[in-house]
Amino acid sequence: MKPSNLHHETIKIVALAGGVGGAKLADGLAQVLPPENLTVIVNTGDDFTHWGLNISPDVDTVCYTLAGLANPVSGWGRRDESWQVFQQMERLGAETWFRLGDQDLATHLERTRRLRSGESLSSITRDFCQRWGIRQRILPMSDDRVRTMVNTVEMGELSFQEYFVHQRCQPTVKGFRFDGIESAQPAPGTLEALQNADAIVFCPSNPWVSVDPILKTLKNQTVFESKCLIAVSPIIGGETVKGPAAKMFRELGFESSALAVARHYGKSLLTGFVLDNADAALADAVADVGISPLVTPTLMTQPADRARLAQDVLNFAKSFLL
Ligand code: FO1
Repeated sequence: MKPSNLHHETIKIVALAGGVGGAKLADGLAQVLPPENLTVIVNTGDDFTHWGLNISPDVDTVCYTLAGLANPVSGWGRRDESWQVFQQMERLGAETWFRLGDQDLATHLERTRRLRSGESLSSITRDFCQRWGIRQRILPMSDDRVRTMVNTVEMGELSFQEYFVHQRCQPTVKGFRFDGIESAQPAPGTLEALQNADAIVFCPSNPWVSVDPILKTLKNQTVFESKCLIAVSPIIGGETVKGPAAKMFRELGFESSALAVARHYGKSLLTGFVLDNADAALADAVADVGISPLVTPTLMTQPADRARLAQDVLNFAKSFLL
């Protein structure tokens, strides 16, 4: 028998997500919502070509997480992974700064084959989700090519994975460019999902390189008007749990804090902002920005933390809908 607190929700949610942090909250939302009430729109600005294959790291991270297939330690890639191909590629002198495991490779091989035969990323993702037993809707933000470029002091402009994985986020960030974003169309189903949503949740993903590219791709921000929009801070106590968001805020001349994240999105976009207990002292300042704060534990260490945070976010959203 299902615990009584599960799947009783009738609220329709669209979550905007990047990689690991986004996938965790999406998984929490999947635990507390009926599957048909959750759509996740995922950043594809991190996508790139490696070993001749089309890699969509954030889409895969969200899919693997919702399917229960994700590596629980790294958060990306597959659990119980083997590295036979990777070792042989290394022996042959191939580039090995980006690690692709054997099971993960099957995803990239089949995705690449289908893209080359003309199928869209959203259609491929829908089919993979069905095969992995995922009942929620996971949509890439666009079927068109968007590439996040990171402008750095030391190395000029780098592609996102070059900056993130190869250079380990070490170069100093000056700004970002989303190559292709002007002509990229939102993927089929994204605008309809947003129109039908009761609330839109910005997952605790990097505002600069995960959520912003999604927002910029959706362009027509009228879908956000009169909607309840809730963002969860990826910054806790001035630092990020994972990834370079805090470092980016500092290097771009902002303080690195949950408050800076709330200001980044702004009151014209957000209804509510969720910040960690550690940042309770910032709640009044968030309210002064014109955004309602919710202070609650936001660190998702255990799977149960994901569902609890998701429930807090839903209750918070519902308080605006009554
Ligand atoms: N992140 C790393 O730090 N090192 C890797 O070698 C790496 C490989 C990788 C392979 C497949 C995949 O789906 C994700 C992978 N990631 C890796 C994560 C990825 O680069 C980032 O999590 C996202 O792009 C940022 O959201």
